[in-house]
Amino acid sequence: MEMEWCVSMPKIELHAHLNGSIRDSTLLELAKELGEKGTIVFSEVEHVLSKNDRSLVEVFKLFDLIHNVTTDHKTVTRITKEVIEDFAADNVVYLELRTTPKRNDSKGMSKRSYLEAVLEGIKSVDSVEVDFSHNTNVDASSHSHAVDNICNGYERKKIYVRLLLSIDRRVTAEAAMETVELALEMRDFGVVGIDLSGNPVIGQWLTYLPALEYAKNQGLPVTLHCGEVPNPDEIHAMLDFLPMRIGHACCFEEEEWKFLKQLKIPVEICLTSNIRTETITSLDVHHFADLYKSNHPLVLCTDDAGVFSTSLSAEYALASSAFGLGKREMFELAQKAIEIIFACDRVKRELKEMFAKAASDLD
Ligand code: 6MZ
Repeated sequence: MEMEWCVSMPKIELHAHLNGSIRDSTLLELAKELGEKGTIVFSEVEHVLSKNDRSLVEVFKLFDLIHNVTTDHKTVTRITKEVIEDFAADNVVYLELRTTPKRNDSKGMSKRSYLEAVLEGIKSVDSVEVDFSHNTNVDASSHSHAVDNICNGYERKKIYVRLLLSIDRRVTAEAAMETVELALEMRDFGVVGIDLSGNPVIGQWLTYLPALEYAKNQGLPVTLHCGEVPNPDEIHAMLDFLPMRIGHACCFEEEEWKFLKQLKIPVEICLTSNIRTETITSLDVHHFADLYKSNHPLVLCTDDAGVFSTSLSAEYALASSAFGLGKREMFELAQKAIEIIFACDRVKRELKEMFAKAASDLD
């Protein structure tokens, strides 16, 4: 499938980590700046930054490095703006961006001020119209900066942006709870759910469970990184929790597939990420094929577009060539993701209209 066609199609991104989606050029620039200031030794990190095939272990080393260069509010705002612009340029019409709120006392940063810096980044996007809140009152005021939707006779591009707050597997039960509390407080500002992520070989499910249960009981949807490494006990416990979606599902066994399919829990599929981190050996054996054939709800996603040098269009092009899907099937796959977004019915309705309009151009 030509890449150009995949770019032109409207798409929905549901699994993208903010700091993993950072532009290569921005990462290099920030690392150089810190090198000049003497905060890091640039020559020591250069090879980590420029390497393309990274194992899961190396990816998490890279995240530590990225987090070292994105510590202040200004940078968090900048990368958020750029990431949204990049997704919009790729014709992503709905983006659920996830990020781990971080506290950094040396920069006067609290989890809340981190999140406010992210919101600032969303608001500062001016290349496209951004819809970022599900509260209509907030909508109205926050869009006072957006000019009307028609510009020189052309309809301006529009992207819906919603946030998921991530709980990193390294944290304590209390810190996980704090993140859920923050998400609940910020529901009127575009936060629509909770994600559990981080290095999959670290931490225990029971540590996060109380916070995740609390989120669920408060009506806040939860998605879990599940089965990124083999861990049958954890996979079972996670499926028993009945998350609204799961990410990856790479290391499932027969029984777990059966359970997942019975429960119809939608899966966020990140092809390039799985291959690069070697959680799946090759696309020939990727579970996308079986889930797709079984009509199981799924969505193609990038995971970390910056870290893995990919884009959502590239993921669609890859799925098309690896699994032999045609244009119509690709389009329908993108469209079906509307059913599993965490945003409200108004957004679902508007996305359906957007896709219906695009579908008529397909024929
Ligand atoms: C698990 C991942 C991940 O939150 O700082 N993250 N967690 N598996 C993956 N597969 C490759 N890719 C990214 O974005 C970076 C953080 O997202 C999680 C990790 O916790 C990483 O530190 P934020 O914006």
